[in-house]
Amino acid sequence: MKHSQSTGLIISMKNLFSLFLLLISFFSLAPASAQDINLGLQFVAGGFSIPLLVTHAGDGSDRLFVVQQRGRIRILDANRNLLGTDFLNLGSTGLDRVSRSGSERGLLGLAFHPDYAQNGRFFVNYTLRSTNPNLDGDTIIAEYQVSPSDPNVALPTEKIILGPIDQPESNHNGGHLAFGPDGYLYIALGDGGGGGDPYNNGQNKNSLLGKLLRIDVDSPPQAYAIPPDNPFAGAIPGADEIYAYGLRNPWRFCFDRLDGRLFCGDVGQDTYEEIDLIQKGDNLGWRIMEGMHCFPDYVACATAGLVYPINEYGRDLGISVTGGYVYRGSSYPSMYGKYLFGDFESGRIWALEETSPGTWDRTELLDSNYLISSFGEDEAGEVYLVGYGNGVVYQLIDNAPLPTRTPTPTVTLTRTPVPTPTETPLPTVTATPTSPPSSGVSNWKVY
Ligand SMILES: [Ca+2]
Ligand SMILES: [Ca+2]
Repeated sequence: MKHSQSTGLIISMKNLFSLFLLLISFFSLAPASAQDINLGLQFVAGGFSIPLLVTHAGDGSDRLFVVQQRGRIRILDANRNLLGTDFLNLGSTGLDRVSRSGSERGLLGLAFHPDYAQNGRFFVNYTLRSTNPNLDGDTIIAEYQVSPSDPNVALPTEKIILGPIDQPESNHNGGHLAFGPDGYLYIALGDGGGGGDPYNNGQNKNSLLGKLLRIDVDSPPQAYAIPPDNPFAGAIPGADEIYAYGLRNPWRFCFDRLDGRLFCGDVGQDTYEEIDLIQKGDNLGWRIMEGMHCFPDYVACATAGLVYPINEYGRDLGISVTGGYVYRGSSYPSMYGKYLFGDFESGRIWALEETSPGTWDRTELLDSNYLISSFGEDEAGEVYLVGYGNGVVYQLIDNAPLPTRTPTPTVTLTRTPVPTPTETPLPTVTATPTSPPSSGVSNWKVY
């Protein structure tokens, strides 16, 4: 539609003003960009021996539980003091259940029941130490209980939920487990190891290896039941426990506290590390694909039906992804809604954010010196990092928050520029100096 020149000018001014109002509302509503984050790692506690995980019990105690690979679970109290007594010791000085060697073997996962405050139940994922070579190194999913008389000590009685699950090689055991918002227990298992999934477990729907499993641990007297809507439940061909398949070595997954979406880091073979957003029944592609690419060692590359990662990176940035958490804490609004993850070997830490549905932008936040074995959350949703080589737990903080981008609406047509940060950085992080990776800890990923 054409207008006279004068009318056009008025409309243009109106449009300009509307555009200005739109800009105001955009900057008021838009979350901070990952570019605004000045990531710092604040020392929380040290003195751990090859720690693999930090998590919480969700019982209101505000404690952190730190899992050490060789079997000890240790407690940081609400003041972040390390307690002298182990919560549980499955290692050689305790119940002696856990593999004593193997860079990818050990006590790999810990998850507290959603009703832990009431029932005291928690679950572990470990590789078994056994004099029987057929059982040694196999995966066990087991349940333990807290002592009714001491909230900082677990009872030694073990109830095996699942396993022993045969692990043909020492590597690629996966190991994470966590309860979903549906109340079911999710368990990540690697492809059984070797290079290139020689047993083709990832695509074998009758094997539990190379899978994300989902079981119901609230169905006594059975150790567990199958959620009726599992994709291969009952008569449907395939193992009933499977929730998703085609994984290589899923290393840490999480559920977004806001919407329950499931993010998972899957360690690659030779070229690509990936982040997956997993839904029920997904085939994540391994060993047909590594990241978004056909896997060279595999003859056919039938990609139909495969679910691609939402992000990948190559050997220029790292060699072994460590999945993290979607930040839903309140201390650092700049991080809110970002999926924070890293690379075990390179120490890089990134934020992944969905800029529009299905479009993910990755921003590097920090190139740290740490071997990142895990991220973790506390009860409030603050996010932590576990330094494998130096035995330290750090909290992810924003060292110098930029001013919030919510300009006050004014009548001027000039957009107020976003102020440049002038704040003095917070006190310097007093982190323990990084010790160089000692031999034996840098071979997390076996080629
Ligand atoms: Ca079945
Ligand atoms: Ca994949």
